[in-house]
Amino acid sequence: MKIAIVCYPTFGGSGVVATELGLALSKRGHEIHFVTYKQPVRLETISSHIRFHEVNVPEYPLFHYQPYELALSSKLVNVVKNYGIELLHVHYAIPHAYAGYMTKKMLEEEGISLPMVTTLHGTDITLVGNHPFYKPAVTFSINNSDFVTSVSLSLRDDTMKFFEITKEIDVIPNFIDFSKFQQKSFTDCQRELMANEDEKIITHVSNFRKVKRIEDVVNIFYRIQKEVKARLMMVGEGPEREVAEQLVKELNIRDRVLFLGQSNEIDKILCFSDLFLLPSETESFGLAALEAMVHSVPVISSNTGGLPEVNVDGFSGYLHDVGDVDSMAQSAISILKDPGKLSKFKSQAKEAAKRFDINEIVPMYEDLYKQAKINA
Ligand code: GMT
Repeated sequence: MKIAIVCYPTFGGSGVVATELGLALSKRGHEIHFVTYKQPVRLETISSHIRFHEVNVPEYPLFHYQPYELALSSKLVNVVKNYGIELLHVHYAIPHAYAGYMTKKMLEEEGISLPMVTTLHGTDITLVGNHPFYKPAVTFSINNSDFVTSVSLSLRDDTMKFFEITKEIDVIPNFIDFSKFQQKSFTDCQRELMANEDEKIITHVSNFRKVKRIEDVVNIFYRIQKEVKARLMMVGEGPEREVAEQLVKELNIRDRVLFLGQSNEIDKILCFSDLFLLPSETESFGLAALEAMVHSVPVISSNTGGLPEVNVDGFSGYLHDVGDVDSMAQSAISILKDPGKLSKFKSQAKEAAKRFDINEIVPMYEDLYKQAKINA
């Protein structure tokens, strides 16, 4: 099929999932057209099966806010007509589902029917979309998508709870491509550049927004390093970074904590990590946790949103109430202090990740596309 994918091209989970999905679909013979304002970060290869179309929004002084939805829907109309696109898959409701609906309507005027699948990722429902400023438009664009998917059961429940939804929501979880990762040795991972052999490496990866509870990450680590020789790798960029750096300074653990910024080398960092921390306020899925698990890194997380669907308590890691840094630290220490338990949890983390194998999940989207095309 010829499919247009709309997503955010940034480091965020929804953009990563959309890009990985497009790449996987292209390998299965589909022609994928990414339509977004910048080349997606994980879209390193452009091939005859992958195209990228940049949405340009020229600055005009009259506009206090530049009309991105207008530019996106116009671009989509042109791409659909020029390349014979058969289906539109938008990731993240705001404003993509809204722009997608306008695209459908414009094309209808010309006798072209374009089925649209909307995938909900989390903050488009739980944090942003829920705001009265956006709610009517988000409700409308979900209800007017041909198919709607959510990345977890929890997100489906939240969507039904917060919005008046008349559409069915199919749960298609996020996925991971195991073929990309092979077992690496200590030196392959260059772990020695980051820590001494007797030190454990704890990692956190996120966009450092409030919802990630970055201070909890630091506070958990502070407790851990009192009991176990360890270092903390903080990967990502965002508004809470400075707060975290200040806390690290106050706690006098600056020599133990490394702020690595945004990285394209997450795989390398996870490869030498012993434990992953994700104490988020809410998390509709927790792709970062899954990426850690596939690298055999156990996860200490909060038990909120879709996290219990990914991180299996007592198997791939532990889950505790949001903000319960003492219990999170205790669980972390219990794993890190016991070499037998650590190695058991490492292999169990990878085992638990297998439920999200790309080869099982991508066909679910393909089935949906087929149905959407038949119904169109
Ligand atoms: O976590 C973020 O703030 C980024 C956000 C996004 O839209 O990219 O992530 C959301 O989508 C990811 C991919 O489906 C999920 O793994 C994250 O759990 C979800 N974030 C939240 O629900 C906070």
